[in-house]
Amino acid sequence: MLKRIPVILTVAILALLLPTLGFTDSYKKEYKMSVVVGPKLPWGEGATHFADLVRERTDGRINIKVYTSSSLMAGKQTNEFLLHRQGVADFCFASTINWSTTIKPLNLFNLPFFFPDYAALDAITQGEVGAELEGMLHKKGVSVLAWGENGFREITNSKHAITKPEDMEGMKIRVVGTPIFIDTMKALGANPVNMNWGDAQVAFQQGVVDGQENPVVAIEIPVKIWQFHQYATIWRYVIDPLMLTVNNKVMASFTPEDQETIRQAAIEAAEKQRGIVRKGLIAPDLSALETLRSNGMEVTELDAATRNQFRAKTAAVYEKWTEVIGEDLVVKAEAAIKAAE
Ligand code: X2X
Repeated sequence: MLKRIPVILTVAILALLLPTLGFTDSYKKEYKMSVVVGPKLPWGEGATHFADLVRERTDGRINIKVYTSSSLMAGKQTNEFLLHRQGVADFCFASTINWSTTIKPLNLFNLPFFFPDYAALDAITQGEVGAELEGMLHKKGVSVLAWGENGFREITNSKHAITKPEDMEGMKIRVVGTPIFIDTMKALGANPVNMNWGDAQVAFQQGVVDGQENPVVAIEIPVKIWQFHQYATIWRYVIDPLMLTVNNKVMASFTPEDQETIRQAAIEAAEKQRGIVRKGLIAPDLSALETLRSNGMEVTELDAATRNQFRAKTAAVYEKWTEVIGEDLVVKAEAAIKAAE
């Protein structure tokens, strides 16, 4: 019996030491993931799903904590990319909008009335243009693991139905602090006010603004936008993809097996999240619009001809921002979208 004690002790000491001798030595106790919105929205849930998959599949060696509601950047959502690059956030599930102030080519997705449908979006994110954007981000220190989705951004307001461009005249609309949105709203005759998402929700409540634009399933239904706004117009003026990303230095610190696990988890989580936010928005299943209606909203769906009137009114914005984005990239995207028709 006495002889066995040293054996047991040796085994116990070895067991304690083993993790510190192995590769996990360089792993952090906690990795931080940034998300702009709250945990209960599909966007926040997608991030949590990713973190859970990674934790399970690495037996807890990679522990990602999701910081929702812009908490890693004190509310200032357009700072997210810089903080990610610096390593304040190891991972992000981020909107292209919030990064487009820093990474100008991401304004491709903000071009007014450019993306007609989901096929067009998929042709970009899953095609050559998406790969080019991923390459640009990689050079700046960040890798895109998968594309998720916030969705097509649809306008809601408390004043009157928007059925034609003139209906936008003088309307006070909350937008993200991204210059192209200010240009687009001004071109439509509206009065844009930029605000972070956290402040925006208070502003809707207090009626400080007349309207806002956000995706129906991903944001408007979960925040019950009908509490503040009676009118919605489905105009698909801007698409808002999400990118599930990792800081390059952080990714390089993982073993190749763990990198692969992370990649796979990102693809699965993003695909699931995309499915959730598209549900009810593609004919014949337009149940998401029914949800708005059954909560008392008047929903206007623009036909192609009317949408073209809005597009014509914002043509100068398209032209100005094509230069900022890079004409080559916009021409490539135009061709890919045409091919996807
Ligand atoms: O601020 C917004 O409107 C939101 C939540 O959709 C984004 O982060 C782009």
